[in-house]
Amino acid sequence: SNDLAAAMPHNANKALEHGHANAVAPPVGVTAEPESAALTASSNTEHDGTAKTGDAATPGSNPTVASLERMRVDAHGQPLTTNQGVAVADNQNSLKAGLRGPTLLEDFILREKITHFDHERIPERIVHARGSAAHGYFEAYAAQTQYTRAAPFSEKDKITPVFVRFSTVAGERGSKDTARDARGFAVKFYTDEGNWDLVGNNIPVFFIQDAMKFPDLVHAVKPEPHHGMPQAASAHDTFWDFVSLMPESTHMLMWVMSDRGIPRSYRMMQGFGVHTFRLVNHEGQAVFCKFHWKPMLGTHSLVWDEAVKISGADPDFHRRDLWEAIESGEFPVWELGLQIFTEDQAEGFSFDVLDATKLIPEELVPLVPVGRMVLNRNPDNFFAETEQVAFCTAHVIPGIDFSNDPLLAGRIHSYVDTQITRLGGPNFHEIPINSPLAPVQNNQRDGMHRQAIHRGRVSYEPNSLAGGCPFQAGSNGFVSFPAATAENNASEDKVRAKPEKFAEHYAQATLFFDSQTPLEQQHIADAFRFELSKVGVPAIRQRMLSSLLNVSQKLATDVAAGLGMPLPDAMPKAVTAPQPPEVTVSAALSLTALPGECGIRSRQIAVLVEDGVHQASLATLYAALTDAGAVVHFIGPRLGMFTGLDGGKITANKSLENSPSVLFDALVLPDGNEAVQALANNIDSMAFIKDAFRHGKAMLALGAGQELLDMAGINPATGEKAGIILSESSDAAAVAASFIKAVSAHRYGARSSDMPNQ
Ligand code: HDD
Repeated sequence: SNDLAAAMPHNANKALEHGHANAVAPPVGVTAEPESAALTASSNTEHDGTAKTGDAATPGSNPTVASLERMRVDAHGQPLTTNQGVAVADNQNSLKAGLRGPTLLEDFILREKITHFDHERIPERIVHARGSAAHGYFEAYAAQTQYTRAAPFSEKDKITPVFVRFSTVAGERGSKDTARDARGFAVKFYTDEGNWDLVGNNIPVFFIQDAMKFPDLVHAVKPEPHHGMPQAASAHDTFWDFVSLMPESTHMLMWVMSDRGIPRSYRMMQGFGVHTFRLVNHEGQAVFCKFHWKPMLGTHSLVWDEAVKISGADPDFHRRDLWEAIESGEFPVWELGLQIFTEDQAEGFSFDVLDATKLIPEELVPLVPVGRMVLNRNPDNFFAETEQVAFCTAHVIPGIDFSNDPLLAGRIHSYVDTQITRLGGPNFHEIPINSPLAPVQNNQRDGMHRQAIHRGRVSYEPNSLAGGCPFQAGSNGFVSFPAATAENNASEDKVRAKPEKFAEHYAQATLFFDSQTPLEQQHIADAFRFELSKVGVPAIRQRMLSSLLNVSQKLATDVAAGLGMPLPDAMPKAVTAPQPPEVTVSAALSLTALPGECGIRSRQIAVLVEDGVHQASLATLYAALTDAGAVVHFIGPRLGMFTGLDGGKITANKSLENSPSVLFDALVLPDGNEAVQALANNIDSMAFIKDAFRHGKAMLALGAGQELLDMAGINPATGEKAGIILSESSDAAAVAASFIKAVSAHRYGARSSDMPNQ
């Protein structure tokens, strides 16, 4: 049918959640049978999953639901009670001495409700406060027992449940998602040998080499302490003061100023374990290893102007994107790749693998794909799961071990420590989202909020009264790799100093810059210009420019031009004749290296509508786009029903007022003279079209819709290469395939400099 009135591009899985227009508050004292009885288990996505999700999963194969089941609360059909389980007759009024009299102290129901409310908040994370998470599983491609005895890699096709939290770093809990920042990528594996947390970022290197500097770094980037500004932004004096005095941060600065700092989606970014870790096999042999997550949707970013506008239009942009994709069954997938190398190999590298400001080029040590991770279930409750989850780099399992990276050493302490304040005591491992699937048996006892009820009188070891239990596991348990003497000369004194190769700070910053496409390089220069122009103290800008001169003359010149400053002398380097780098250009470092393999799945496509729109062509297009997995939104000057050329109805589920162009990946301009005239007279639709053009979005103009481009002052080169498809007629079927191809290219970046000619 051509009738698009009912073709609501919402998530079909949520069809029953449209609310009841005639719902009323229950009368005082009445226990209403909820009207939403239709909202039974079958309408929840997690209950009708595939063989690997929800109730359909084979018991034990994906315990992400089952393990939390005992704690899940569902009030459906139940009366309201106090925390003591006493049913509450009236939830509207406090207990008063007479209708107009004082409220009574005796009202334990009111007091319990208010007291609990008063204590609902916990401290936010000191960094990574703003985050979003999902459940899923990791599936091994093959056994990796030659390298590691770690449980997730013990056999082909083995499934290990995971909970993954993505985050920004600097902003507070309620800050915008699209700030320029690194993104956290923290994975908790609930393995059958205990929990393993791989707490990484979307950037493979870090700002500093030693944990000793972490509090300084964070104090510098957080809002300035006197006035609490700016929120979720590194573009201020204290941050650039610190990093300009810390040349080791230069490499990470290049990444954060690149498009990696403003991802399109959490689902479209890489993840990295950053540090060198060890894999240890059953024979106790070890290799070094770096962990890489590669998104199957490809790596894609926003452009800065878009990121700025999204932060107003939808501050929850990334949270919403992840949530909606999973709700609608578009489960994001990452492949896990390992860079495996020996200590001997590492000795020969021009950089130190214990230095977290360095990466290992994939040309030097290629990635071995070992499995994939699928996120297939949204949390039931944000606080209970996403907020209370506690990731700790100290959480490793047999088969995974640390290297002597001094940044990692500090982290092993910091994460456990911070949870004790944040989650209120030492028993945070008992919070359901944190508790391992593997059984926990030890002699630790008591503490705030203890859940376990330990039986018997023995809480010490050795003991005879409990038959020596729980007993040491010996070689079945976690055995630290005996590395200390292998890596250090045992005769060395205690020192506060760094190994020699740590002193080289620029080679990989240059490697990164030189590996970017010209457009990516331009974006890096633009970002430095933006950030440094927000710095008030000229000496800080100048010091940063002198550091950038050690990375690239071109970059420093571009940035200096934006700041209206002459180029200073280059900053003196700590090492003047470093070992030459093995790799000087690495294709893998450009975002274009991972275009993705999923076509236009889950891409958000805006179709402008008005009365008189050529509806039949939109129906054809709607079918083609949704078949290819895209999410199509009809956007009108207002919400609600519009009447098409042939009298059919079409429903706008978004409006030009509430959903600007930056929230979508592509734009369709419809045919239909009357509709086109109305859209041409609408300032919001003109702004929509100009922004879509400026931000390099794929566009399709059908028939008279082409005039809208003219009216917006756009006279572009057209065709697949330019990402703008024009159709003389309203024959959408003829152009659907080329439009889909254009959308799958994500963005036509060159267009940002090819402004509408108005
Ligand atoms: Fe950290 C949180 C990632 C260095 C101390 N960090 C945190 C999170 C991520 C990272 C993803 C959020 C976890 C979550 O979602 O709950 N951090 C990194 C990476 C680093 C790094 C990739 C460098 C390779 N971090 C780092 C250092 C220290 C910390 C050097 C301290 C010495 N990080 C913390 C913390 C946080 C944290 C204070 C805050 C909240 C939390 O741990 O649970 O302990």
